[in-house]
Amino acid sequence: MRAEAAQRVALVFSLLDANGNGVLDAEDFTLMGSRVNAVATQSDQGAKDAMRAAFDRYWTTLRDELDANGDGVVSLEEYTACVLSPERFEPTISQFAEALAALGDPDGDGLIERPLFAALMDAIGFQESNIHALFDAFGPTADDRVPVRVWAEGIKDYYAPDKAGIAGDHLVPRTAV
Ligand SMILES: [Ca+2]
Ligand SMILES: [Ca+2]
Repeated sequence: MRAEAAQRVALVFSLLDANGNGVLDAEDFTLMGSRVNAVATQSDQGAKDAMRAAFDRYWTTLRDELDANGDGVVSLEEYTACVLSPERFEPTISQFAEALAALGDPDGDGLIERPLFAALMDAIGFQESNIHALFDAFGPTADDRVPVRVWAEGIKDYYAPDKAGIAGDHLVPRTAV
């Protein structure tokens, strides 16, 4: 695994541990789903339910695939294995990426505006400066929008073990590199 991929995974692990107990557990994904849906004020219930379902599946996939010691929670060491066998997680990550991108495009025009992008990423826990660096890396249009397709693909790239120099690397704080 590339160092960049390891750093991306360690960062997202720390954010996903929403209840801060040092491991991933079911409550983390319930909390995170509520936080993300709370800022998606323009989205309909269907889109929010889809986001909830994606977070639920994210957790059950991690539990079923990665809880190597069978203690019912997923440690950082266990979680890191998700990037080592990406094919086992691709459908889950895809569903998550599509649900999150859909929340970013409530009017369905295929574009996400910077303020909503920033609100959703802030709800997940990324740092503001990194959020804007990522949005800039996606190459926004003159009216400061990014195609939701580009974002969805960026989310999938984020979990790729062999990728470096990708837009998602902007989310990793410089001090951690
Ligand atoms: Ca936790
Ligand atoms: Ca475990």
